[in-house]
Amino acid sequence: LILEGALKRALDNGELVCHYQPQVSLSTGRILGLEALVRWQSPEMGLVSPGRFIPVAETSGLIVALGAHVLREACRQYMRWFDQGANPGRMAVNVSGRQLRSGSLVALVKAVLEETGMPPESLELEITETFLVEDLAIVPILSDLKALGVRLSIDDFGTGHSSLARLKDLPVDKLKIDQSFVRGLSEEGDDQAIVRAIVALGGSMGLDVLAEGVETESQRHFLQSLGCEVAQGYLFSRPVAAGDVSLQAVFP
Ligand code: G
Ligand code: G
Ligand code: MN
Ligand code: NA
Repeated sequence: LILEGALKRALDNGELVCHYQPQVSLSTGRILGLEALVRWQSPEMGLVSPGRFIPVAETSGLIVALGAHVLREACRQYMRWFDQGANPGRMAVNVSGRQLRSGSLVALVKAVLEETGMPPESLELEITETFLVEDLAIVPILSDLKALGVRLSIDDFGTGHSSLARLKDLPVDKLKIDQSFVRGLSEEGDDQAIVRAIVALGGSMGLDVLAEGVETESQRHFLQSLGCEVAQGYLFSRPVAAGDVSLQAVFP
C-alpha cells in the first residue's frame, strides 16, 4: 500500500524519475519520438511502477505536482539530447484527467516551453480516451493547448467509447491504439478488425495512428500490412532510463 505522504516525500526528494520508450516508424525503423513514463526509484522498495502510485496521486491531488515535475523533466531531457546533436523527434508526456481540469495546465505547459526552450511542435500530450469523453468542458482547454503549438494524442484509444461525433470535435493529432487490441493481432478475429478500423478512421480524419504494446514480429507485420505507420512496444524497446535510450533506427 502506497501512502500519499510517502509519495509526496518521494516527489520532494527527487525519487520520481522518467523512463523513456521509443515510438518507431514501421516503414523506416527510425525513432520518431519518445514517451516519458514516470517511475519511483525508492531507496526502500526499488523501482516502483506507476500503476501502483498514479492512482494514489490522482485521488490525493498530488498528480498536479507530479505531472508538472514529469513534464519539466521530460522537456529538459529532450533539450539535453537536442543540444548534444541527437534528434529525439517528439517527446510524449501523459496528462491525467485531473491535471487537465486543474485549471493550471495551459499556464504550466507555456511556462515549461519557455524555460526549457522546447519546440512546442515537438511536445505531444497524451490524454486517455476515457477522460476525453467524460467531460465536454475540457474542449476549450484542449484548444488553448493547441494554440501553444503542442500536439495532442488520445491514449488507450478504443477503450473509452468515444463517439465519432465527439472525435470530430476534438482538436487532436494522433490516436494511440490501446495495447489490448494489439495483443490479439496474431490471430484472425475481432482485434484485427478493430485495429484495421482504427487505422482507416485515423487516415480518413487526417490523424496519425500509433499502435501500442507491440511485442512480436507477427504483430509488427500485421500492423505494417494495414498501413499503420508508427508503433511502440517491447519488440523495439522497453521504457528505459535516459542514459540507456538509443536513438538509432531499430531496423534498417
Ligand atoms: O509505464 P507503465 O506501463 O508501468 O505505466 C502504467 C500507467 O501509468 C500507464 O497507464 C501510464 O499511462 C501511466 N503513467 C506513466 N507515467 C505517467 C505520468 O507521468 N503521468 C500520468 N498521469 N500517468 C502516467
Ligand atoms: O497508459 P499508457 O499507454 O500511457 O501506458 C503505457 C504502458 O504500457 C506503460 O506502463 C508501458 O510500460 C507499457 N508498455 C509499453 N510497451 C509495452 C509492451 O510492449 N507490452 C506491454 N505489456 N506493456 C507495454
Ligand atoms: Mn501513454
Ligand atoms: Na495506453
